[in-house]
Amino acid sequence: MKSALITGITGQDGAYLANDLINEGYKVYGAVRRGSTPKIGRLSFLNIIEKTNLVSLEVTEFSNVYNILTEIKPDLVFNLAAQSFVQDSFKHPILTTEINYIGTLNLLESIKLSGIKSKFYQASTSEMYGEVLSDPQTEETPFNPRSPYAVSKAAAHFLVANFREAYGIEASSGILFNHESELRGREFVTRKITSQLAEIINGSDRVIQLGNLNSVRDWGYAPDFVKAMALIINNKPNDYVVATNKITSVREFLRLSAIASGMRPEFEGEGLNEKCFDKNTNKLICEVNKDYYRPSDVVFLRGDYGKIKKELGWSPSTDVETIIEKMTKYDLDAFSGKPRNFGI
Ligand code: NAP
Ligand code: G4F
Repeated sequence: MKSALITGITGQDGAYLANDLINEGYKVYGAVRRGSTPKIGRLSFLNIIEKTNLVSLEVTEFSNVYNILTEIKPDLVFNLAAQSFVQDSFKHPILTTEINYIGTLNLLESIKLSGIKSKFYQASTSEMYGEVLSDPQTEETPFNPRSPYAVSKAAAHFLVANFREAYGIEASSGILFNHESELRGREFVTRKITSQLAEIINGSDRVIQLGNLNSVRDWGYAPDFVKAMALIINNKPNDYVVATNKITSVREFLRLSAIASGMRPEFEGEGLNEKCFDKNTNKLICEVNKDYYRPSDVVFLRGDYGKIKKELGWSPSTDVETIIEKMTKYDLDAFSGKPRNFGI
């Protein structure tokens, strides 16, 4: 039986990827770091807790990483563990760098030193393009990172390429553009919008506080994107952009989500004074709050997935409107008292 170790299995992507690999017959090991309570909500939701082999792993601790890898000797290692929230990386740049860069180095160095033959997948990111130097972004577009998160990921990305070239390690990176789902963390803007709209629909007086509404992203669906990870690791080591090539602003995501929630959204004002009202109730539902602006932001991303389509046959299958429908339905159900979703 083939085996895979997923770091970051408790996160959005880790859970979906574990589900796919289990269905494909892999023995899946999931790296979990200690917390005061286990963060297994997503694995429980997908009903795969009993089918995963959880191991205690803190990626910043070399001996822990080395011992786990040499004990399990997985055929595949997916490195998804990260401090993944860009805004937080401005407050915690050292922690972000240790997890995202040193964590990756610990895994690669352990594979190199132990001589195990694991194939390696690195969760690289479109944030590395930062203030973009060409549009759409491809595997050839130079990086121009705009946050400690993006810098740490760019450094890890180059490390993966270096271990591939220098030591022949079968290591690949997927440069994934933003991907969302019902299991997305609530601090990211898409889930913040759909979950807080659901609270409002269910009677809360909350007014959603957002930052830059003009920011534009290329949003895909996480269950589609984890399929690309599995394709990448199982083919010749290389780097691939994974994206949809379609763009939507934060403002438009809010407008479409409000409509999907049954509201009639209308925007008034500009800049920091911009507000969104539900014309069905005349309630203020969203206002701009400068606390959610970043010291430096990435305001535009659009990926070209031509290489992975041509070489590995992957294309996105879910458009942003469908993603919004799915997330909205999930959050409306969760807040309307239907059986609760494991705290996700
Ligand atoms: P996520 O939901 O934030 O999950 C991150 C995972 O990393 C969690 O399981 C977390 O564990 C784990 N982790 C954090 N620090 C760790 C440490 N020190 N040791 C061990 N595990 C640790 O992220 P995601 O959205 O699934 O993204 C997966 C990966 O893809 C990340 O590397 C992210 O940077 C990258 N990425 C994501 C996107 C996207 O749009 N989602 C796009 C491009 C790249 P806890 O549950 O204990 O916190
Ligand atoms: O949803 P976000 O926090 O995602 P961001 O920063 O693009 O990062 C996500 O995608 C990356 C791939 O490109 C991943 F590597 C990373 O791990 C993560 O998954 O913010 C999206 C945009 C930003 O421009 C932000 O400034 O939305 C803008 N925004 C406006 N108001 C907001 C808010 N973002 C958040 N989180 N919260 C707001 O209130």
